Amino acid sequence: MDIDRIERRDHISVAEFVRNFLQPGIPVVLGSALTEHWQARHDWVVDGKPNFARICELYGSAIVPVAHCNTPYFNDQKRTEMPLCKFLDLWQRSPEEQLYCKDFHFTKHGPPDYIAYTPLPHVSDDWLNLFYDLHPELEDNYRFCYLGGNGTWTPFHQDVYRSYSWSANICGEKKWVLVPPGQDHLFTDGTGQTVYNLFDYDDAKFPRLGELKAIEIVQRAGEVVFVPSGWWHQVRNTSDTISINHNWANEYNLPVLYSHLRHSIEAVHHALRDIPRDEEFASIAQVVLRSDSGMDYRWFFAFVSTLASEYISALHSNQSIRESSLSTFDSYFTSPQTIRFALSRISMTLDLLLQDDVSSTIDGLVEQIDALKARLDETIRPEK
Ligand SMILES: O=C(O)CCC(=O)C(=O)O
Ligand SMILES: [Fe+2]
Repeated sequence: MDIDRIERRDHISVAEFVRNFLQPGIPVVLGSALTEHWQARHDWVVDGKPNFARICELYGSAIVPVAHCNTPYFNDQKRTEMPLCKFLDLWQRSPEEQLYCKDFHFTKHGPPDYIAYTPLPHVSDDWLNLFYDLHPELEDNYRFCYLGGNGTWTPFHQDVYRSYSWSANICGEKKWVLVPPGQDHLFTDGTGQTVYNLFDYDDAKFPRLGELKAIEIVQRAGEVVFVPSGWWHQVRNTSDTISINHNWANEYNLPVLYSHLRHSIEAVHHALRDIPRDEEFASIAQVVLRSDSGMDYRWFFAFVSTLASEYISALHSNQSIRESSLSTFDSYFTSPQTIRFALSRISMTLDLLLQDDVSSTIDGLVEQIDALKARLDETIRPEK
């Protein structure tokens, strides 16, 4: 593998982050000074190690997903569930078992007024988590905590919905390998299967993997890694490590999310090629799409439509953005110029949805897209 390293940035404005990293899709490590004030960095850590007793006190009764890093399961690892306190106990007593608590929705647990962290302003333009905050009935979000000992790891993957991720180390150290896009042919075998572990694979199946160009990051305590949309990556904890991460999406990667939706429905159609194309087919395909990729066309439209409505009402109401649901976004993202850009990206995505032959197979969807597009175009029409 041809490994490159990337820069660390201790001081970087939001505008520079957007211009040089978010928009072009380039990874970066943001310095630990930016997370210095987080409660989690003090409260969850003692002498640079996890403060097991405190974490157990805060979140111990939560039932958490646990990956068994020594046991592959399809292209992931076997997973079980257990109370967090039990996991913390096993981690300390049997580190060789390589148990790794992943995707723990920790913000749903813990004392109600306890604020462990606040996302950096650079990554505050987070439509995915705002969408779930505005739809509490869906009882979901993409805010996670990962906890695991030395050697625990995450196999080679791309993130859900092709979202971005940011990941902040609370304590410990991670080694990341990030793969710039356009190299899928080097890590995909003849059956379409992608490699599970970049450091232990069958040469006969992946004869060209050695040609891969990749970026290695050593992420230390407090540092935040930005993973651009669609980049494949593999991660290993090289000491006892706790991290907080979000999957997120916004105006800059919305087209990537849509194109993933389209590719995924095409894959579903291919998988269902022997099923008759009768009146049931479209809804069966959407159910399969939802279970394979976590989203379907209605979900995607609800996501886009929720954000569009929030922007439109923030623009039209007399209250300031600071009092609206967009108040958690840094002011860079709520400037009139950025809002206009966000709305034009949504409008463009609605056009793609209207041109997509799948949309018309879903009851009432085209009418809803048309109505939203009319509201949006009315809002962004240049003033005379
Ligand atoms: O920290 C890990 O083990 C994996 C993190 C990851 O894949 C991500 O943040 O996207
Ligand atoms: Fe990831």
